[in-house]
Amino acid sequence: MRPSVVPDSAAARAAIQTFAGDVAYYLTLTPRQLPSRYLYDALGSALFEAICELPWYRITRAERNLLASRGDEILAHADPLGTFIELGPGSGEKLAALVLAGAAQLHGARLTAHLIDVSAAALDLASRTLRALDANPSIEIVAHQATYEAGLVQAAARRRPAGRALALFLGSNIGNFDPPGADAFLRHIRAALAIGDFLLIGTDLVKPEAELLLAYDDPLGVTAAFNRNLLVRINRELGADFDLASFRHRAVWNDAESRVEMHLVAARRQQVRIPAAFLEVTLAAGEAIWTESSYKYRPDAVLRILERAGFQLAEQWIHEEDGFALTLVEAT
Ligand code: AVI
Repeated sequence: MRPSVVPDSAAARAAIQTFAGDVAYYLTLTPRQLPSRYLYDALGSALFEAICELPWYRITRAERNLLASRGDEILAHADPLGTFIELGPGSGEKLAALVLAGAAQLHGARLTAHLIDVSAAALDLASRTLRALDANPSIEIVAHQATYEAGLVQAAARRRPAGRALALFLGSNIGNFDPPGADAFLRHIRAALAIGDFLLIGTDLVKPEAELLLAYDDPLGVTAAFNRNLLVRINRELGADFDLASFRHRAVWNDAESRVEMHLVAARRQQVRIPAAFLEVTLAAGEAIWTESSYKYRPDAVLRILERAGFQLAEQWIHEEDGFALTLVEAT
């Protein structure tokens, strides 16, 4: 059987092959897994935006709140600022909130914002949001459609010669890296910065299990749809025959590892064919596919990983009610 959608460019074909290779590798590990980066096709990204609006998922609102209330202090630390580098800008709304809140600090500055994402659609949306900003000064926008690592190298090469750089890694995206991956990635960020530059990072904090489980298994079923859409994507792009109705979304808190895990659990024994990955798997009833880890930090643990990567604390702001931290560190 052939994949149901025939990709129309060499780049799209290469992306499908990488996807197929990853599915073949991760789905045959014990326990079975799928990398969480594949959750974000067009529908997955729209479902994630919906998750951010759910009353039970508080990361986005808490961070928006802190950016609006502390934006001027954040930008005062980074003065004189020349360059923003945002990893995964989403809709552009977070950087916009920071610029609006700190407009007084930026008055008269010449600024460039480098936006880094693999998704052209996300970059386009974020660029439009930032261009529409009615803030002084006008900011030059440079979009890098690239992995974070490659984009950091490009942004560092094109930063403004004058002023500091402020890198932004928000939305608790660091939580989707396992601890060694988080360490390595923070070192990548540090390597792209100069001494005296800053990094602002958003992290969701450890909180009571019931609250965490509501955030990742919401009563409206939006997170369940976000998780199951991964199988929709594999069916569409790799010609697979996952029966969606026989997979249940499960979120669990793993206290020892300090992470919420998302799984897709087979409700019955089933055989699945994934032609583009040259794979056929048999799932036992109750067998799970692990699709995401979302690590939760304690405030001091955030500092420790940042210090290990070559940063020192400038300031940390905590949203107590929602259990979320914004941490500003300086490259040393
Ligand atoms: C993008 N990332 C930080 C989200 C998180 O909280 O781990 C993705 C997500 N998964 C389920 N809900 C939201």
